[in-house]
Formats: sequence, structure tokens, C-alpha cells
Amino acid sequence: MKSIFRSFLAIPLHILIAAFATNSFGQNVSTDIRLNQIGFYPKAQKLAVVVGEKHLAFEIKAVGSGKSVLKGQLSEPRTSQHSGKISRLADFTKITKPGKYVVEVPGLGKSYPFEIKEKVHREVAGAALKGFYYQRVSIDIPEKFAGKWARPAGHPDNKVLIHASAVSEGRAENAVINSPKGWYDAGDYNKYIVNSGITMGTLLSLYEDFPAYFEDFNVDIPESNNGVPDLLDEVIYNLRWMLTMQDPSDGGVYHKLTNPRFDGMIMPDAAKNPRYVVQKNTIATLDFVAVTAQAGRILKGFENKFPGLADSCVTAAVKGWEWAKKNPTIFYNQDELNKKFDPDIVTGAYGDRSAADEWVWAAAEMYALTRKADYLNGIALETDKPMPLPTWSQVRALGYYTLIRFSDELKLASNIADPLKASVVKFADDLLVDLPKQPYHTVMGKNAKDYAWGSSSVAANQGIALIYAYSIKKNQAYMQAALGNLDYLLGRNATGFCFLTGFGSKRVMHPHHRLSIADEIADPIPGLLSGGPNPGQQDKCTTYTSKFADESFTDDDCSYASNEIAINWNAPMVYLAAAIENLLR
Ligand code: 9MR
Ligand code: 9MR
Repeated sequence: MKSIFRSFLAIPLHILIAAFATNSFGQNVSTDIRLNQIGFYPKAQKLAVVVGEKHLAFEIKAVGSGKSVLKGQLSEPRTSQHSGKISRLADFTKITKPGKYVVEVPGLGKSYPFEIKEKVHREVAGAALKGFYYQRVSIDIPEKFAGKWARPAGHPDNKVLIHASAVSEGRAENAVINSPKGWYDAGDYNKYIVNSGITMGTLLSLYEDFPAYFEDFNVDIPESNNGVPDLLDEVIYNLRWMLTMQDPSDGGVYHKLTNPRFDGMIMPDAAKNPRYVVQKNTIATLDFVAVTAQAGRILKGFENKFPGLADSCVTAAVKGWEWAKKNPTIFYNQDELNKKFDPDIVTGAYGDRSAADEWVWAAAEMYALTRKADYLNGIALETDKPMPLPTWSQVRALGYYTLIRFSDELKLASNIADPLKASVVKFADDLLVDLPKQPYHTVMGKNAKDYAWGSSSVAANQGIALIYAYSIKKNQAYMQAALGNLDYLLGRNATGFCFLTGFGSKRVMHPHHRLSIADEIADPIPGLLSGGPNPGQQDKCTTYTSKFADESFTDDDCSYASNEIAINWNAPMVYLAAAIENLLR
């Protein structure tokens, strides 16, 4: 996306639409009507938000014929706790007939078009999974699978150096190891075990929760039609990298594979800086244990396709667990490390000072793998405390989800299983409190803290928690709220953006993503979830137009704090969209 291309070719779709949008009934598109820009299931809830107080009525019109199919009144006004802005709700759940429609508000304008149809989020789910394919390291991405985003392989990672912080028996400083494959973490080109951890756990859990759905879920990657679900093929690409991150001499796992400093805004094949693996530590090792245990468990079912891979995972998991037992307090502290060792490493730190939650997750996965309850000995499940939402630094709930998923098979005693389920349900119930007062009628954003770096992943992970609560309680209110967060991500939010690249009418065009910036192609790589509003504005970009938490977003590639993409945000997006496809019509 060179600037010349940007100015001529990449006029955002919403501006084009606005420019040519005076249709047969003379209404212009109003960006003050906010809705899921993809669409709605015939039988599920359908909401749009109209910003402002003065308009009171709405109409739904069919695109093409212009025929009015519903007239309704907007809701009572709601006030945003973040901006003080007033909004009203249009509820058109009643319309169930498949077709293409707009919401019209007399005197204001019409919305972007949307569809009502079955499987309305199938394409979104597929594209978000395919997003991982584009992030693959060390491999050509050919036109056959990537169309105009084809590119040569970058970062072979076959000559990776042992950093001074990572020296061990048999691996001296600057010794060379082979550690290819994996996914680029985000807008940058490094590979981080901690962030791979939650990403892989989320995708593997998606497979375990809905295995039948993925049997024929084809996203057109080189491995498609190899008799293995594409979801697993994609995950295995990163798994093979992760397995190389374990020190064979003792089982500890390196924190990351990284340049000392971030590459410039260049294509991967132009990047030539040396790369290092850095310090083994407890948290990276436990995340690795959880992933390899879960992968081993799943891949036992694919032994004929990947002979020995499941066993390698199990062996790696056990070795990692033993290392962590012996080394429970080695934490990654980049600043301290840089005082002791050269070269300084200034890429993503993913520093975390508490391993309590990683122990829960790793123990849960080891238990579900081996069926040995001993793994839970001495592990505080902490069900007496509120369940924290999953993030890269907080994975306790991933352990809960797995124990709940296997509670029957493991014959978990009710004094263990019940409190786990109760904490998930309590978490979901707390989200639902005051939902009808929220300006966008979403659980996302109720709390100002939801708008942190990567807020889109907060919305997606809340959605996942609601879906687990639904699987426990079968209460449709949880599903509706989960769908509300998907609607949020696809446009029903205070920025009006659809946050998944390649989708929506008002779409993200300039993510902080080296692949999309350096490729000279106007459209960003599709299927990647933008981080979303973050009032921290740590990137100090000058193009933000608002400081309000829910609006603190700029579609500018300078904005790594609000408009980067990352694997740990895409994974819950895939989960949410695919799970909703499974559970709603
Ligand atoms: O591109 C980097 C992005 O992936 C990170 O999330 C972000 C925060 O660590 O840093 C970005 O790199 C910037 C660096 O921190 C400061 N100099 C400019 C770099 C590129 O914008
Ligand atoms: O997602 C991370 C966020 O929680 C942190 O606040 C932020 C600053 O440390 O870093 C984010 O992770 C970035 C990582 O450090 C480097 N790759 C890009 C990630 C997404 O911005």
C-alpha cells in the first residue's frame, strides 16, 4: 500500500458508497446508522444503532425493489458512558425472509446494505482462519492460494542464533539452530511462544468443541483435501515451529524467536537481520506444555496422517512440565535481560510476572491428555475468585474450558466440576447485567477497561465465554449476547468500522501490518482482525479523531496501538464466528 496507490486506488469503500449512494429513493448512506455490515440469521436477533436523539422512526427496505418491509419505532434513548453520546436502537428481528436490505431513518439516511440468510457468517469464519495462512513464515505464499497477495517466502529461520540469555549445555552463545515455520505474530515478523500459546489453545479448543463442523470446512490452503480438517492443518504449521523452541537438553522453552529490533516496513523476503532465540522461562514453557498436550490429545486421532507427531507432542509436553516443576520462578524481564546481555532485544516483551494461571491451564491439559488426576495436585483452580477473561497473560479460563469440556469423560468429581461451571456462568451473568442500557446493546464496552490494546479480542473472548455459559445452561440470552459481540466486531460499534479486513462497507484499509503495508497492493490482506479502540494511543499517531474510549481508533498504519492485527486476536474471532455458525440459524 504505497501512498500513491493509497490515494488513487484505495479510496475506502464507504466513501465510494457514500459518494454514489443516492439511490432510487434519494437517501444517502448515513454512518450514524451502525450495524453488522455482513448480515443476520433469519431467526436470530437483528439490531441497528442510530446515533443521535432526534430521530424516532425507522424502516427496513429491500435493496433493488426499494420496497418497505417493516416500519418501526426506535427505542428510548441510551447514553454512552464513554462519550455521553445518545443513541437509539432499531429492532428488526421480525424480518426473517432472506434477502438484501437497508435500514432507513427518515431525515437521516440509510444504512450500509446487509443480508439476511442462513450461514451468514460462514465466509467471515473462513476468511479469519485463512488469515493465519497469510501469516505463515518460511514458505512461499503462491497465487493459487493467495491471489494478488502472493509473495515469496521470508525468514527461513534455519540459522537462528542462541542469544546470550539462552545458553545451555550443548548450545553455546551464537550456536545455530533450525526453527522454521510458524506464524508471524502480528504486524511484526517475530514469533513469540506466549502469544502462540493462547492462539493455539483457542483454535484447538474450537476444533474440540465443534469437530464435525470442521470436517468439510475448506479454506483453500495447500493442505486442503488431505483428509485432515484445514483448521488442524493450519494449526500444525505453527505447532511444528513451536516444537523446535524446546531446548532438547532439558525441556525448557525459549521465550521467542526474534530480531533484536523490529524489521522495517519491508516484505519478508527482504528482511535479512539476524534472529535469536532468547531466555527459557516458566511461563513460555507452561504455555508450550498446554499447547503440546492439547495437540497431542487431538492428533492421536490422526496418527495415520502424521505418524509420530502426536507422540512427539506428548513427549514434549511431559518434558516441559518437568522443567517447569524444577524451574517455577524464571520470568522473562526484557529490561533486566538487556542490562546483562547483548545484543539488546527490544521487540514485543510479552512479560508476565505470575505463572499461577499458566499452571492451571497446563495442568488441565495434562490431566485431560493423560487422565492422571495427579496433575491437579497442588494447583489452585481459584474458583473462589472471579474468572478472568483470557488474554495472552491470563489463561486460567482456558484450563476451565478444557476441564468442563472433559468433565464427563474425566469423571470429574462434582466438587471440582460444579464450581468451574459456576464461575463461567457467573462471568457470563455479570456480562449480561445492564445490557439493555448499553448504547450499542453489547456486553462489549460496558466496562471502560474493555477498551485496552487489542480490544477486539476482548469482544471476541467475551463472546466465547458466553458460548461456554450457553453450553452449560442452554439459556438463549447468552447466545444473543455472544452474537451481539460479533455484531460489534462487524460494525455495530462507536467507530462504525467493520474490524475484519476485507469485510464490510466501512472497512479497515490501513492496518499496522508489515505484509499489507509493504506489498504495494491497495487492499490489505483479508481476514485479519484489527486491534480496535484503545484510548492509550501509545503509538502517538496524529490521526485519531477522538479520545473517547470507544472511539479511540484510527485506520492508519502508524497505529499499532489501535489498528495492528495479531494472531491472538484472530483466533477468538475464528472461534466466535464459527461457534455462532454452529449454534444459530
Ligand atoms: O511494529 C511494531 C508493532 O508490531 C508493535 O506492536 C509495536 C509495540 O511494540 O511496535 C511497533 O514498532 C514500532 C516501535 O515500537 C517504535 N518505532 C516504530 C516501530 C514501527 O512503527
Ligand atoms: O497484545 C500486546 C498488548 O497486550 C501489549 O499491551 C502491547 C505492548 O506491550 O503489546 C501487544 O503485543 C504486541 C507484541 O508485543 C509484538 N507484536 C505485536 C503485538 C500486538 O500489538
